[in-house]
Amino acid sequence: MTALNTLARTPLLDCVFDMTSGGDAPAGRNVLARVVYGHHGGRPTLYRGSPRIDVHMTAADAVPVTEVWVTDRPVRSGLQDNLVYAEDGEYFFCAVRVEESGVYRDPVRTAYDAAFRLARQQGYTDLFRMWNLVGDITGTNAEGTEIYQDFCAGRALAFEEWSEHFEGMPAATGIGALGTGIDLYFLACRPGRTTHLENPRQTPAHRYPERYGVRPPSFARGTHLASEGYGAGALFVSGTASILGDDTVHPGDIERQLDVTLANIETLVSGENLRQHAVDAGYGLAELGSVKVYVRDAEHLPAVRARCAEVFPGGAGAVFFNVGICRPDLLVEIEGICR
Ligand code: 3EB
Repeated sequence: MTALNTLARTPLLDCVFDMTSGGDAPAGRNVLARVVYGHHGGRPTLYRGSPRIDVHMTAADAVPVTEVWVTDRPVRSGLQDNLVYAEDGEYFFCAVRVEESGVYRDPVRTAYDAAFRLARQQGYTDLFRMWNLVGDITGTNAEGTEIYQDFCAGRALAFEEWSEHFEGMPAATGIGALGTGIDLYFLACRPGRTTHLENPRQTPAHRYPERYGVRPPSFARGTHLASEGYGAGALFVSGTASILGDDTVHPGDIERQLDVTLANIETLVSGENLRQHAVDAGYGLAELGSVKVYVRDAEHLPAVRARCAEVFPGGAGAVFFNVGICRPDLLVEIEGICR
């Protein structure tokens, strides 16, 4: 069998939200990584041979959610200082903790640089999904710059430095966390399977005007991961909010922000948009799974939960976090995976 055939028959990773067991793999399968959305943060560790990071995303009285990335292949993992990683021959997971800092630009750049170097060394040159959990995201740093913009500067510098080695920028989430510092983690794969997507309703984030920060956010609205022999692949939907063009719309109005957010996702994942990107697939909102919903104000949680239960069948599978969002006027943000 040629290498290409092996690649084409590679199954997708599964993403499971575990609320009970602490993230055990189903029988006969392996854990590529665990991300515990819980009551406290901490340094990345290895737990039963797989990376585990704890991110402070829930209040003390809420049930932690363990996001488990599951594979059928054997997993090899490693830990170096604040960085943890794993790979299974096709997929690569890496997480880095950036400790609290007066200015984040340089430590974030250094963290991404180390992670990108490792991904490339191991041959995982196609990034397809990233998360960035940022403490006090709309607060100001020691120089009076907004922390999200400070973070974006460091990430953009790392992407610039690595632009010749990586094909574009992937789907991402940049969201508030309850603790201090920044946790970032991402998934990458062997080359040739990813297509990064933009949304015709939204300005590409990397072309946002300078009023949103000296360097723009480095992410695509979505990334499609092809998986021949295993159906249409998967579409990773970035954290999506009530933004049209580059403007926040309907400040202060949770129902209307939900309308725009859901319409943005619907357009992004549609067959029409995927055809524009030469991807032979198409989805509806009902096919969005592994849904995470971020809500700024606790008082909006009931309305958001009710709406999501209508829109996503088995809406009980969605998980909700009461955290900050990267613009003070955004009330809600939604992400997920279409399969
Ligand atoms: C936006 O559209 C909303 O910085 O990685 C969404 C997804 C947002 C990812 C990121 C930010 C990020 O600009 C914010």
